[in-house]
Amino acid sequence: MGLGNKLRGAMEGLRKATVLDKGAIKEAVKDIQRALISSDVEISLVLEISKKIEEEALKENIPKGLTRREHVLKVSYDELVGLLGGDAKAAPEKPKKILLVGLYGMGKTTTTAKLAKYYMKRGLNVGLICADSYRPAAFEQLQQLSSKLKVPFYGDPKEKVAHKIVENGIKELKKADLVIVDSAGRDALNDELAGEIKAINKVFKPQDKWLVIGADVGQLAKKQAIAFHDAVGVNGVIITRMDGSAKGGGSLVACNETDADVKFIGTGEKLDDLEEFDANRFLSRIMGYGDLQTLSGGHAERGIQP
Ligand SMILES: Nc1nc2c(ncn2[C@@H]2O[C@H](COP(=O)(O)OP(=O)(O)OP(=O)(O)O)[C@@H](O)[C@H]2O)c(=O)[nH]1
Ligand SMILES: [Mg+2]
Repeated sequence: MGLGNKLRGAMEGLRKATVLDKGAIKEAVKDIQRALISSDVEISLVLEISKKIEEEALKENIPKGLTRREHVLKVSYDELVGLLGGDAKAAPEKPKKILLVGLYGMGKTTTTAKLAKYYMKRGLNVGLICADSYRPAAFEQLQQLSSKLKVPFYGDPKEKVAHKIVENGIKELKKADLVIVDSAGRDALNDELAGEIKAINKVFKPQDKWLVIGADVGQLAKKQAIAFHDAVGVNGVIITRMDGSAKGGGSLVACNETDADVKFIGTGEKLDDLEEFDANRFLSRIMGYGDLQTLSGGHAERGIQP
C-alpha cells in the first residue's frame, strides 16, 4: 500500500470520527506518522510535522467559518503539501538546454526521451545528445528512442570524451529550440563522474541541470541531491519509478529539503509516463481528493502508488 492510500486512510478516519476529540485527533496524527515513515520519510521530519498538525488541530481558537473537522483536515493537508514541496518552482515552459545527470540506472536516458516528447508536444524543436561514452549500449539506446520520436539526435560512439561529444552535438543541433543532454551514470558520484559532468557543464552551459533519481532511493535522495548540487549546481530533480516504489514519498520529501525542486515524476516505462510535479495536485490526487471542498465532505478516487 502506497503513501497515498495510507494518508487517505488517516484522513478518512478524521472525516468519519463521530466525535472529533483529542483522542481521535491523536489517532489520526499517528496514522499520518505511520504513512510517512513507511514511505521512508526521515523520522525527524515526521515528528516535526506531526507536532505541528497536533498543535494546530487542538488549539482553542480556530478560523471563523470552519468546523473543527474542516480545520483539522485543512491543517493536515496544508502541512503535508508543505512537506512535499509546497510552492516549488514549476518546470520551465521553454527551456533551451537541459542537462540530465544521475547515478547508474536511475532513468536518465528514458527521461531524456520522455522530456523530448513532453516539450515537442508543447511546440518546441527538440534535439538530443548522447554524452554517455561510458556504457557501450548507451548510444544505441538513445538513438533508437530518438528515431521513435523522430527527433534529431547526435552521438559519436567512437569519441570517448563526453564533453567533446557535447561540443560537436551543439554545432550539429543548432536549429533546435531545446537541446537535452543525456549523461553517463556510475555507482556513486566519484571523481571520474564529477569531472565528466563538470566538463560537460562547462561547454554546454545549460540553465537547467536536473538530477534523475529513482523513487526507490527514499530518504537517501537528499544525500545524492546535495552531492550533485555541489558538483554541478543541480537546480531540479526528476524522480522516476514513482509507479513501482513505496518509498516515493520519502524521495520527494528528501529532495524538497535541498535547493533543487522536484520538476517532474516518472510514472512508468512508456514515453508518455512523465508528469509535471505539483505538490498540491499530487497530494490531492494520491489521497483521492480533488480539493479541500471534497476533502471535508466528498468522495475518493483512485491514485498511483507514491
Ligand atoms: N517503471 C518505471 N521504469 C522506469 C521509469 N523510468 C525509467 N525506468 C526504467 O529504468 C531502467 C533504467 O532506465 P535508463 O533510462 O536506462 O537509466 P539510466 O539512468 O540512463 O541508466 P545508465 O545510463 O545505465 O546510468 C529502464 O528499464 C527503464 O525502462 C519509470 O518512471 N517507471
Ligand atoms: Mg543512460
